[in-house]
Amino acid sequence: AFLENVVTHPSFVEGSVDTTFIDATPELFVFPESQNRGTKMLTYIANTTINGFPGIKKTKKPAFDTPKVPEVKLSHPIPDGTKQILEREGAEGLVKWIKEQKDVLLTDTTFRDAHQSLLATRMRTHDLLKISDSVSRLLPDAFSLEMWGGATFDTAYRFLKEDPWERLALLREKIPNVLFQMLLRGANAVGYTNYPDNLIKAFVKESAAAGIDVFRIFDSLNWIKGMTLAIDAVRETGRIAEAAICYTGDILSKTRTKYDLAYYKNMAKELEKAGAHIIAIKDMAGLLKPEAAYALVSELKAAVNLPIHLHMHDTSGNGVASYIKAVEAGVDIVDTAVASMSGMTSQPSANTLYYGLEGNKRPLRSNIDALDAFSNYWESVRSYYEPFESGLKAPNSEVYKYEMPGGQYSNLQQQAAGVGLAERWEEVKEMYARVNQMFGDIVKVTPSSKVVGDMALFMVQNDLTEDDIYEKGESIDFPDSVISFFQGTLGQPYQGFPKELQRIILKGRKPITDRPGERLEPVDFDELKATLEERFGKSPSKQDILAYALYPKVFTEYQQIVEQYGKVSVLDTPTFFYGLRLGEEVSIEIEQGKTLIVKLVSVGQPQKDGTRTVYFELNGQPREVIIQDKT
Ligand code: 3PY
Ligand code: ZN
Repeated sequence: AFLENVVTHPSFVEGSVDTTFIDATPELFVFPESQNRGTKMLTYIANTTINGFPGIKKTKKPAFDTPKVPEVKLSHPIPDGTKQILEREGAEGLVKWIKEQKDVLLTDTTFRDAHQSLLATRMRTHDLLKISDSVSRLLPDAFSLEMWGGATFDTAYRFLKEDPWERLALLREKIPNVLFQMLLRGANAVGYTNYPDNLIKAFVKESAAAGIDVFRIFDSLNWIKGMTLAIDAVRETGRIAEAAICYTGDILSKTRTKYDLAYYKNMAKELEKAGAHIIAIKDMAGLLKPEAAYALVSELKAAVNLPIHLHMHDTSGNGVASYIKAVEAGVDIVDTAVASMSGMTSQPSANTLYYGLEGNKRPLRSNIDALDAFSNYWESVRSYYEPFESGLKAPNSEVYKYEMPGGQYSNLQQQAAGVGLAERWEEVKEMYARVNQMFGDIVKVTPSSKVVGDMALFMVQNDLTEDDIYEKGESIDFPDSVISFFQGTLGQPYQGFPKELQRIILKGRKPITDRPGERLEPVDFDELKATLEERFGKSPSKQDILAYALYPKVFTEYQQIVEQYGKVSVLDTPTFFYGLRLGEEVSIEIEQGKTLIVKLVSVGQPQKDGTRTVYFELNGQPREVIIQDKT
């Protein structure tokens, strides 16, 4: 039945209503859902057209090429891949299969780490989804696609106003044949702080149910105690527990001896004992030089009876050289990105490595024509995200001195600029290395890398030297993250904290040495469910509850945006970031088979109250929305 609503009510039509009308007849204010959805979408577009998108300097909407999606026949069946091996043979069977392969296997990181490291994690589901039918048909030989976890989880809600769980479900539907891999920060899950044990377990269980097959688990201090709970939780789901060793320092150096070959070998053995199915070498900054890669991979292959999966960032430009040496040493799987999304702070290029291994006894198992076609697509798509590029124009071998993770470089640079230190970026980088030494030479990866970055910024900003910290530290208020780190809330660094600095920073607070997760109150999921129900007036999904438990503020803000604008993830990326040009028309598939055709007709002058009327055509009908001009 067609609902009567306020605009068709006789009193409203006559104009004989006042505001009590709303209270007296609330049923008249229920609008048909689709009309409501249309209005919300127009409001988003109007608002973005007038006010711009946060983080993008307001400009005229640029002209973009149409990305060319590699052609495939959707009527052809999707070839089987590693996902079917896991389903058929189980985790142990898959591990056995990996060991039997002679070729080098590839993990494609284009959907996660590549854009996390190049484009501040801003890649939208819309652009991932478009190429997914091609990926499942043209890259069925890949070992896995890294497409979830790390910073993508909070960034999706926070900046892209989309649901990361939905991304996972949609991609899974289109790519049912290749293993899906995520990055899990051990006890920090997909966050920046330790969470209670029951939250980690529930998150792993739900991620596996939602489609994740391979969990790369790391601890930001290589503290095994911070990893075992997640390893056990993954094993319980029947999925792959890939335990990562974060690579830091330089095993070739005669002077940097804290993290030597013996350290890594020992860690690999402990992870094998802890139940890892695969050992990852996670070189988050890209410090593993070619000869070091050869030595490390050979030694780890000898030390454990598990496949070795190498992950690097290409900041120095030596990535492909290191991979080739790792291949000679017997590495089983390497992480690469599609050419136009590779290099520098991202992963080494799959396309380049393919040729780099031509004629090798162990070639890269992949389809170079497909990789080239993918690269073409991503090259066009990448231009949508230009405002999020770091500005790095060439490989930078200084990374060997500063040891800054690929994903942190542009972030810290932005943070520095934000506090007025853009001109002193060189100093910040040097201070980063100095702080690392002050902290006892620690593993630096999310979130421990953030602590080092915060301290470095703090010292440069306040013109503090290392000596100042020891001489005047008693009267200095250190950043919260630094205090918390020295209290042990991220776990324990290898060989402990430097005692004197810890005393200065903690100022009498007592540090902990046991596992933080054990001390944290378990999450009461029923209570969270009730809270969400009350706040948003509908029953939340398990995934919503988990998101809220991990990121209460971010998730709440996301829900408010959804209420205001509806599901903006369905918009094409240029419209999402820039709105529409005058006269421009776009079609928006709000659900399968249901499309809105939206045309921007004109924009009214700003009124005294700061509002503007924006005139559209929606499926050929004139529509207008009033928005606040904040420019
Ligand atoms: C993350 O934790 O998001 C990382 O990519 C660390 O390297
Ligand atoms: Zn990485």
